[in-house]
Amino acid sequence: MVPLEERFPRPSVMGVVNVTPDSFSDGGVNFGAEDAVATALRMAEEGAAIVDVGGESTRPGSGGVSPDEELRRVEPVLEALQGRVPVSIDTTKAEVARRALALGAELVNDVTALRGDPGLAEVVASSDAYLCLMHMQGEPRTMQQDPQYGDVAGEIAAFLEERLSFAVAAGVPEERICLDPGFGFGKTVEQNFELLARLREIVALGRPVLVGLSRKRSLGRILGDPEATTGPLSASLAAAVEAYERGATIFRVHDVREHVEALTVAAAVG
Ligand code: 7PJ
Repeated sequence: MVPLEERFPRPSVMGVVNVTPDSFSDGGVNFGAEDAVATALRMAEEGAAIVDVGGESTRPGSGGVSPDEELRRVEPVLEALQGRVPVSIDTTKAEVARRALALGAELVNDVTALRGDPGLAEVVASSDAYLCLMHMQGEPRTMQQDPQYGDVAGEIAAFLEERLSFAVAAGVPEERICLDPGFGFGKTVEQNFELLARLREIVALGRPVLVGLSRKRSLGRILGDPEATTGPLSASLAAAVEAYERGATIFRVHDVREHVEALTVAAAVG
């Protein structure tokens, strides 16, 4: 069993492949399986360590899809990528994860941190998959309606520590788990930036930290557009380097080549 920190050395880039009609920042671009496969192959060539394939949008305001619809979207993509590109499955559903792992996925990216589907922990525990546990306050449909924290970094660290214990108690070895503070998931612009500034408090939990900052709306909003629903590449790269500097390991991004280049420079500085 290769520990996650050896399989994904710092920094590793995870390319985002959404197979959804309504995703956060590339909605529709990869909705066809062929386009998604081509995107994933290109991302691997550009230096992605893994691609995160998702069939359900979790952008602010979105509702859910059925397991059947989610599988209909992702299965052909997973089949085509099997044995060619390392794959992560972005799902909250046990049934989707089980099928994805059977089709060669090696990581389960669960934005509910095992709070969504009661069967998911067992699916991961009975496989040899890696697992990402992400923080979210509320649920996608309503999470941006006035999120509240006393101490944003402290509360998120405590949450992730509890979910890590839960996953380990459910039989997922700690060395297979990474943690994600969930930028943009029930957080204001100010809360997201405080969390990024204090990312070391999440890293201090002792597990590799995955960050998803790429194209997030807080980046567009800090640049002066109060209605922004996405952020530019330039801002995404700056945010990734700031996260790297504070100890982040895996970077979930849409623009793989540019992030690999920026993070190579950041890593050379040390
Ligand atoms: C994240 C994610 C993130 C993890 C999304 C988008 C919004 N999974 N899924 N972390 N964001 N682990 O693609 O920008 O930040 S959906």
